[in-house]
Amino acid sequence: MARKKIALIGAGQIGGTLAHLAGLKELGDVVLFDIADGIPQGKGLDIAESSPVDGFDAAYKGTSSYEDIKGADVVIVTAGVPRKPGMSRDDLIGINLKVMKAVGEGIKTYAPKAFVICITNPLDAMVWALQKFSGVKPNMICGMAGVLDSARFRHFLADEFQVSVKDVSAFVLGGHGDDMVPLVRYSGVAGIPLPDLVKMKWTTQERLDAIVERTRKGGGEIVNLLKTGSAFYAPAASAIAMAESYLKDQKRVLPAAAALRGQYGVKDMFVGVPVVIGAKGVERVVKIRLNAAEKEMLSKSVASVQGLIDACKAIDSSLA
Ligand code: A3D
Repeated sequence: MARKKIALIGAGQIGGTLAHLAGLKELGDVVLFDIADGIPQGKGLDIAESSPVDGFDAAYKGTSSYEDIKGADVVIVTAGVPRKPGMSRDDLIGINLKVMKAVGEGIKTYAPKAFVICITNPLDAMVWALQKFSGVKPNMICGMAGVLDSARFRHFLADEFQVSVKDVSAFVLGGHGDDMVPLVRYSGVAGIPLPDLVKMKWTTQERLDAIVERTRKGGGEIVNLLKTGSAFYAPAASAIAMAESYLKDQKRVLPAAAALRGQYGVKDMFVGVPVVIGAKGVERVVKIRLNAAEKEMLSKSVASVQGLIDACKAIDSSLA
């Protein structure tokens, strides 16, 4: 069987980590695309030179030509600029929308059938715009945020309970922003929901609330520590899990920013919801029953995504 082809648009901090992880997991051959001359070529060669040590077979190509992504099975987009301290994700919209236009045209011309995962911020608006610019079918494109947000939540919970991260499950809904919706009642340890763990005195409601708040602000915490950019190891690992589920038809249930057509009362928008990712892309949107408080949190999150989409339409009239 021929190796799969994974195109990474943007070879910065996340792009380079994606390239390394794709090799270590032998997901396929990797094309690193970037407008910064030398960076994709240098990172590709460096990772290829690590492959004899780690014992994986994958071809790496660094490029500044979209033609090289031709026929890619998966395209992961990180092109654009990340946050610096003091910036919100929404401050990136002007620059990154233009980048999405160029990337979308490249995908439309050379890889229109690929499964596309967008990571560029502000995520929910950028994946919406990328779908419009690329013309990729809505079920073949989604945004990575929920896997990362729930991984952060799981890490904090495992640390609080002093149990393995493997036994902690967590769900978050909504847009990738400070008003995301960590679903406490659907999260827990080895099947025991968090509210029960509070009753069992594993933690207190106050500590749990603080963990939820830390999860919501998890991206900013890393930005403030790094000072020169934003998180990249965990975002890359999260997108690789989504790509792997598609390439191997694993049908994992993962939170992702997916095109909604009325589910959760939302239309023509990409919002973070649980989905099944398999060989047909986003195969299903999982609809879970929300209580009144969760519904209210979700609609607040959806309203802020709508605001960003409106801003995109105001910047680029072809989106209106
Ligand atoms: P960075 O290391 O700056 O890499 C971005 C790369 O994009 C750079 O190498 C640029 O040269 C390249 N680039 C810029 N314009 C273009 C273009 N037109 N075509 C191709 N490449 C281009 O950033 P990063 O890798 O740390 O982050 C990438 C993006 O991911 C940013 O927008 C971040 O805000 C975002 N991000 C999202 C999450 C989510 O959870 C959604 C998490 C972390 C970062």
